[in-house]
Amino acid sequence: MPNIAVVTDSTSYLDREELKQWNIHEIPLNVVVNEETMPETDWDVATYFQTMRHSETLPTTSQPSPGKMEDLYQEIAREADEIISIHLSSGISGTHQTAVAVADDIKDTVRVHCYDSEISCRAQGYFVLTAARMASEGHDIAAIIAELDKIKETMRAYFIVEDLRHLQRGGRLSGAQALVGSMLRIKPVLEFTDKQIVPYEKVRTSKKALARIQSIFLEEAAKGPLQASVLHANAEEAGEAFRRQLQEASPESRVSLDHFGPVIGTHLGENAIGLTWYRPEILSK
Ligand code: MYR
Repeated sequence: MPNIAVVTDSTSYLDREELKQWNIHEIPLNVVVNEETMPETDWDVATYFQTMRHSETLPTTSQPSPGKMEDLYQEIAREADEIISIHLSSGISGTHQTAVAVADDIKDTVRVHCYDSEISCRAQGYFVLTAARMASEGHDIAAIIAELDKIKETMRAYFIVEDLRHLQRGGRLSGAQALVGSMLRIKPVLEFTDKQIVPYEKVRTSKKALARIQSIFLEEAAKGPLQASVLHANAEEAGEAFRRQLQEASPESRVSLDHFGPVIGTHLGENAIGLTWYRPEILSK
């Protein structure tokens, strides 16, 4: 049975128990606040958003350094035969490309398979948890990657932000020409597609935008139960209210509440709300 280790970056925002239970290794991305660079995992999430609110210059983010990645892979290589390293979308961060370059540099020591989740947050977490479960059951890399590719086929993510300027400033909003001129007056529904964030539909209020996201979700849930996650950027109450509403509207699906941490929160801004899902073959309880 191959001994396969699973690595992800901090933007899957798995909690400590999940990382420990499934023996998942995590490499943090960084936030740069007032010129100080810190791993996002060193921040308490609520404190981070509070600091961001009061910071004179807006924080920025950075990917893990190649050196830190190599150190982690080398350390894991002492015990594992192979590594699967699952990262946030290559369309929004250079993390995956860095992992690919490092993997090539150390290919004589250990085989590292880098997997572009093409998404982030809990959606990325679904890939990571699936890989970790399958590795613990003794599946080989090919079987794990085939299963992740299957999950990707039904994976979707939609979200709204309070202030589009965060995404615009960080250069992570594609196809935004359609929004120019109306930036401040509308609450567009945004979606993740082809590894990037693009406007999906122009809507005037957050309430209407969430209702639109709910209707897309219910259309999909009508084809079979979904594993879903409501994501919030320091807006737990609003997130939980939306989660409850979706769970009641689709009792056969499974809707959890998760969060956008510091790195993703820097680009979305406080109070962003998102919904991501995929359709598993069997929805485990
Ligand atoms: C870096 O500095 O390399 C990190 C850049 C992260 C950009 C994040 C853009 C927003 C992603 C939203 C994810 C929503 C997933 C459901």
